[in-house]
Amino acid sequence: MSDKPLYVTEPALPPLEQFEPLLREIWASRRLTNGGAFATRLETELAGYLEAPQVSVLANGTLALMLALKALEVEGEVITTPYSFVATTHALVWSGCTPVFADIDPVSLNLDPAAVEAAITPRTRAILAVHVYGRPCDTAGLQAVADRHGLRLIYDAAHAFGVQLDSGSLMAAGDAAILSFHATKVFHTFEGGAIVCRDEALKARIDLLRNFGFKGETRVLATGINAKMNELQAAFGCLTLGSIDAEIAARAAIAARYRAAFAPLTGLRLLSGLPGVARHNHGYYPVFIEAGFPLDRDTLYTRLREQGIIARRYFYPLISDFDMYRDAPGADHLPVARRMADTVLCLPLFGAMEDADVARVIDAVSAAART
Ligand code: T4K
Repeated sequence: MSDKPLYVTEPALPPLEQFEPLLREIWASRRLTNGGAFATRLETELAGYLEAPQVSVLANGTLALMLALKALEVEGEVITTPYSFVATTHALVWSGCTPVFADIDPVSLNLDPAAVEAAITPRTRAILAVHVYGRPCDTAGLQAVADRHGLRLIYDAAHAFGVQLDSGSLMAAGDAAILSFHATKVFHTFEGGAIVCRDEALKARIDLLRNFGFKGETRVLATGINAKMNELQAAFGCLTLGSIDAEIAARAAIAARYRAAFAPLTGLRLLSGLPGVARHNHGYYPVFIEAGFPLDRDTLYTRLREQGIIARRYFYPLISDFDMYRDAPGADHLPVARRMADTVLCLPLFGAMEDADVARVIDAVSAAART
């Protein structure tokens, strides 16, 4: 058996020759960043693809979170999920907010609206929810809580590029949604991100903030930052947006093979589809190693690594278990999130996976199940 490392993901890369003409355009224009033609074009194309009226492309998803919070003037306590990448909470702290953790729903794996409501205090100003693995939050439930208490609702949609609901685009939910276009994401621009919103004035504010707060040459209207997407990133995005549907379809086929192979295994729980989702993006393939499986999660993780299969425990540890967040409000009682973090394993899933790679993962996990 090959022991060439098989990573949890690999970035989709088009043939280099396809990128060359775009590079020539950048060279000819001599415009490398600060609102160039490709950044503007990518915003227009993403608005179409995502069915999102306002899109601001940015340097990365973390800055997108920070700018969304700043543009919406969020301060004070923000209720958020511990079951995410650490950037979600870090962005709150960088923005001067206090993270308050609430538990997740065992089916969606996203913030449970009832737990959010129970965590509200007079200091609560916003909810920062994550569509983890691209699985939509209970957007109606969270919006109802936000409306009842006059809170902002921001979605960290870093994993949710291209996810479609029966009712339309997932990006329409909340006051704003942020995307990550990091190399490990379904749609990527090496590094990159975006904020998606409905309000034109909010987009104008974000665009001001991403360029130091400049309005024209001589006026600075706000404490902005440098969060611009450069032309190399944007041109790459324009190129690969054309093949994103093929990337998602390739992932869907692999996910279907995994499901068929793993469904019969005792103690290995697969996620069920959520009602109302018209299209998933298959950004991740999490499985949960529960009682009944002959190995615990960490033993399986190690065993796969020994065979060159680099699965990842997204998201273990919980954000609330990192030293700096251990004492944050809510961190001490998150039973559902903890159970997920202790049992999850994300298996390799990316469009360019070869049949033999998929078979290798299936064989390794199936062999472990027979231990
Ligand atoms: N919110 C959420 C919910 C997020 O998940 C993230 C990022 C953010 C916000 C922040 O967005 P950004 O500011 O990053 O745009 C990775 C990514 O760095 C991070 O973007 C992502 N979430 C997180 C879930 O995963 P690591 O530390 O696990 O990445 P790394 O370098 O170990 O990469 C994983 C595997 O991917 C490697 O083993 C090999 C493969 N890989 C990776 C890179 C970077 C490649 O084959 N090529 C590559 O260029 O964090």
